[in-house]
Amino acid sequence: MNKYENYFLMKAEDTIDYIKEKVDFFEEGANLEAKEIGDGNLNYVFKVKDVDSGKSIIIKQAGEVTRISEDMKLSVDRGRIEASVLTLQGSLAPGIVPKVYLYDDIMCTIIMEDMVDHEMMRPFLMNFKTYENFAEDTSTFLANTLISTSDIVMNHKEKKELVRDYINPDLCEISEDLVYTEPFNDMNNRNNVFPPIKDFVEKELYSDEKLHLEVAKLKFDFMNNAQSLIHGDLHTGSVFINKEHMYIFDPEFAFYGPMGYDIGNVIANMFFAWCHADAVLEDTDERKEPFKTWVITQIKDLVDLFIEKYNKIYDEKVNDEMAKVPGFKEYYLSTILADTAGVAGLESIRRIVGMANVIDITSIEDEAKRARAEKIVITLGKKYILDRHNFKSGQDYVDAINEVVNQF
Ligand code: SR1
Ligand code: MG
Repeated sequence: MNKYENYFLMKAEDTIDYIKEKVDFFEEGANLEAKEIGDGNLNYVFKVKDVDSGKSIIIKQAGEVTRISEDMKLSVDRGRIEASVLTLQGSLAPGIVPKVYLYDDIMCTIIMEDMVDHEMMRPFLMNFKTYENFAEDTSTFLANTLISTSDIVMNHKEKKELVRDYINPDLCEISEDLVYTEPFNDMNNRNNVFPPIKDFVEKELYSDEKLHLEVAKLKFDFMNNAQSLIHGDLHTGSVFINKEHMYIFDPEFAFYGPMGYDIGNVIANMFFAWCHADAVLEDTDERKEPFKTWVITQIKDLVDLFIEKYNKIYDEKVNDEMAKVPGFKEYYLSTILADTAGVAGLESIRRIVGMANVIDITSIEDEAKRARAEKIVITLGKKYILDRHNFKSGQDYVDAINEVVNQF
């Protein structure tokens, strides 16, 4: 009987036999070791390595409940979506996405390339390391994966098939709750608010009705604007990087949603790295200013390069006759850029006060410095949301960041 014809959650020691059974990757008789290396909120990630040759492979398994909370049950179908999206994104942005070797729909595992010699981007940034091509590579990934899966380029019936294939209700519900709802009302009593800023959060987030209205508009855009196949969770924990190369992975939240969701997520998460450096490095530390400048330059260039690549892909590949009408390209871009700013604001705020915080900020030991960083991020996040129609270039982000930082 095949041991893997019924789903069970594996332990590291199970994965050695499993990998031998499923793929022809290691030499016969190889001396294999396995470790669980995942630190995400949802899944289990195992690395299986040939101790002698150093060759390694990754197995990612979806559990039926999340790791962050056993009360959150999730469809294991997210593994199918993730494996399929990785393959599609790999064809649209070659070299930036790890290879998928196999998806096992019974065990809900993805067997994929080990991103050897790369590390997760969040700790990479927290060690003040930089990658010069970040904005270039990320804007290529965003422009290629987002515009190429939209109605601008695709046959509309084929696009609708993809909309259907990537319906992802459980994971969308998490974002609808954790990004678009709870940070503004704590309705499920699971927000994590840093006590020194409790009153600030009460006033600036829970009591601001003008803000709530704009967030409601953005929430309904997220749920109803089936614009592109988005990654859905493009933070710096979804990037593996070194000083020469980066990979984008972990698209289990993918579905057809607004392009600005992915772009806005990157902007917000890069700024957390700026806040971390600003708070933990002494002014005399010679790494401080170059690192902070590098982060701001990446945010600015990311937006400007996305716009440049959008225009190029649009001109070369636009398919829909009505999308060729003069003025439509500019109108459509303006909606993407407004969504981008709105989501940059939502992601900023939810990572400070919501259920899933980021270590860039929570690791700041000095209470006053952490409180200042959190107030900066919340204030900036509100500005991104409320003024989102005025964020039209990278410089608009630089100006907003400077304006808000100078207030605190
Ligand atoms: C319950 S999952 C919490 C968060 O972790 C994921 O990476 C997503 O960002 C989600 O919102
Ligand atoms: Mg993830």
